[in-house]
Amino acid sequence: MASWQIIVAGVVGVIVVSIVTNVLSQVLFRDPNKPPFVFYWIPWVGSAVSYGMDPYKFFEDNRKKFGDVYTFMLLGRKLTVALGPKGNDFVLNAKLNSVSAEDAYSHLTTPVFGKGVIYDCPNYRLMEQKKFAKGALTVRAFQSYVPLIVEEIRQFWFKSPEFFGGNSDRPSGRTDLSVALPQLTIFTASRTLQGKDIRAKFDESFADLYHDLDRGFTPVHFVFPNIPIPITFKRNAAQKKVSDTYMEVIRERRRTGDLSEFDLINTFMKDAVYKDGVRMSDREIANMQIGILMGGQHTSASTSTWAMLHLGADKEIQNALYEEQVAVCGENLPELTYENLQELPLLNSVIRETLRMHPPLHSLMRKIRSDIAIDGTRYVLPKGEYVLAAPGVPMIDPQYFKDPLTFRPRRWEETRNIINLNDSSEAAVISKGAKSPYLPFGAGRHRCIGEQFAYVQIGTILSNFVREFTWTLPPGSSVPTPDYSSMVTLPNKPCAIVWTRRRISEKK
Ligand code: 81H
Repeated sequence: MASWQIIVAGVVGVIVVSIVTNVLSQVLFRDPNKPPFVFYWIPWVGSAVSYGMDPYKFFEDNRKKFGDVYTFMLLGRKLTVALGPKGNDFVLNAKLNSVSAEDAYSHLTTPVFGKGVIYDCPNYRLMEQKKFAKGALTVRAFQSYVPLIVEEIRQFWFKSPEFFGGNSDRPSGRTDLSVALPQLTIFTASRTLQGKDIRAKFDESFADLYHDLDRGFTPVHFVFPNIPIPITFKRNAAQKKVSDTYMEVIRERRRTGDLSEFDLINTFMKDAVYKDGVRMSDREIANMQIGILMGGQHTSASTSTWAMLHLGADKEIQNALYEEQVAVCGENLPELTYENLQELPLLNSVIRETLRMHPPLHSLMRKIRSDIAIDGTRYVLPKGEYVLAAPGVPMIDPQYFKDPLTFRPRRWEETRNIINLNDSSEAAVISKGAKSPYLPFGAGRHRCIGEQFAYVQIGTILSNFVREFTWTLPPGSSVPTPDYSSMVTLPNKPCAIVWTRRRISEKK
């Protein structure tokens, strides 16, 4: 045999032996104190392909085999899924000394957001950072945001003839929402949450830098945070430049002393002093802004895209949204206000229903810090493994939501159709406890603080679209299937709609 043949035979031999050993160890050793294990052929890789392609199918198939609690291998990590409202409560309300979100997410988020904030600090720091941010997200602030969002939407239509026809000479057209809505989302979020000066930078260099950050915020970087590819180097360079830019803005605002806008930069500059007297540094305030914008960006862009697609497929609801606005705001539709948004129940049901079917995050993970027992079972999960909550599973379970795969915003008006709850009032369904079957914003100490902002932002965007356009999906097409391969559950591309400008067509 030639030497290359010996090498090939050796490599094949090692692979075969490791697969066989792995299979045998799964079949022969079953620890009764551990949850059932999802069988896999390839060591390390485990169930990555079936989980990664369609996590909901994976969760459901294995729930049929094993029940609500089981463990699977994912790229070298052992994750224990805990399904259903009880599972959500187990993971999301687990004690601080037994599980940690930062140990699960920091590899992913710290290179993008930067040091000292979110998951790159002890949890007690994060709790206070959330409190600082929450302190900015008041009714007063939201009242000031709605006109700013409306202004951004107007500018977007007129400056983006490629999407919405620009001036009135193109009253109908076709638009890819997966391109248009992320742009509109970043303009509206940066304008409101970070101010005019930061917003202005998105017309120039900032958009490209954020694009480089986005490309480094993927499941690939979740598994290999520092994989030596150009995307990683660009991510690192962009993090530094974006963070430096926020720091310059902070210094400039401090110099002029103008902290009058209701944005998060000003709030952190004024209020970000921890209980132990430590003040957040400019660098930390800067990195916090990256985290907040990244958090709001993917989730809101995805949700508004899904909502627009479902509305494109449902003319009845689309028209009803228009009629609802006419009834609430008046025949000539004066500019929308924050108060109006509170009086538009169908609009809010559309967002709620979109989040029920398409919560942006399908898996919420925690790393186990000290062995934990699962109540009512003999299972003990060891330190170093992971737990996984999938709040989206009960949200499409017919046990809780009748006809769960149908987009039907009006189900939220008829709480009788939301079945099998201890307390069948809507308030119970959307309550903040982790035992609710409806948790698109999570629960517990890591619960999302962006919920109210998301409703304001998405609500303003959707209502202004409804005022200005009617739209459908392209003839013969239906709402796209989900793509689980990016950081949030996006609709598969293209996300095309065919639109007609409302006022113009009505005048004709
Ligand atoms: C993605 C995730 C995942 C994505 C987990 C955590 C985050 C996040 C598979 C986020 C996102 C939430 C966040 C921010 C900013 C911030 C605080 C939190 C997964 C599993 C988990 C895919 F298959 F930490 F990054 F494993 F953005 F300040 F890859 N993002 N977030 N944004 N708004 N709310 O939680 O599936």
